[in-house]
Amino acid sequence: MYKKVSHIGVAVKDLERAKEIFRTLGLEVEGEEVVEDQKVKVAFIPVGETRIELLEATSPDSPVAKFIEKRGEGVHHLALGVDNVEAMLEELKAKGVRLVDEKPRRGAHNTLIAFLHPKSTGGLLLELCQEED
Ligand code: CMX
Repeated sequence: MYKKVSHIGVAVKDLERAKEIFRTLGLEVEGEEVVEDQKVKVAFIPVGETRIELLEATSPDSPVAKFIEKRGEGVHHLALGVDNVEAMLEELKAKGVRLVDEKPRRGAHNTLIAFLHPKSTGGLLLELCQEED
């Protein structure tokens, strides 16, 4: 089922500035990538088994742009690593959990992802994340 906390998504206005802040803290930044489907540019910061995922919007209608407009910069979502996103979605849907994505989508770094709606998870945006080999 759930394997680990895969990453913590952090919404930022300026990716370059955010990268500098984390480098100053002594962390390495890697794997910059645009995820067209989600309208974000991401960079990853590994910390042990988990990563911090910096998220900058690539368009004003990106979910990250809307989030920053409403709540400001900061923690945006928590991603849990799973073996099989599709099976988890079916299981959670059957339990009445509200899904943002009915089917898995492509995420950064060759992953399959799906979001659960914050309205059904106590206000926390949760992502299921399956790493592909
Ligand atoms: N965490 C917690 N709550 C959130 C949230 C977040 N990140 N984003 C939105 N919400 C809340 C809003 O505050 C709002 O709550 P209230 O009704 O109480 O005010 C509610 O969800 C609806 O928000 P909205 O601004 O009206 O936005 P939408 O309904 O259009 O979208 C959501 C909300 C979560 C479905 C949408 O942001 C989404 O699909 N998110 C998943 C996709 C995503 O974030 N992609 C970027 C990351 C990409 C990556 O990791 O690769």
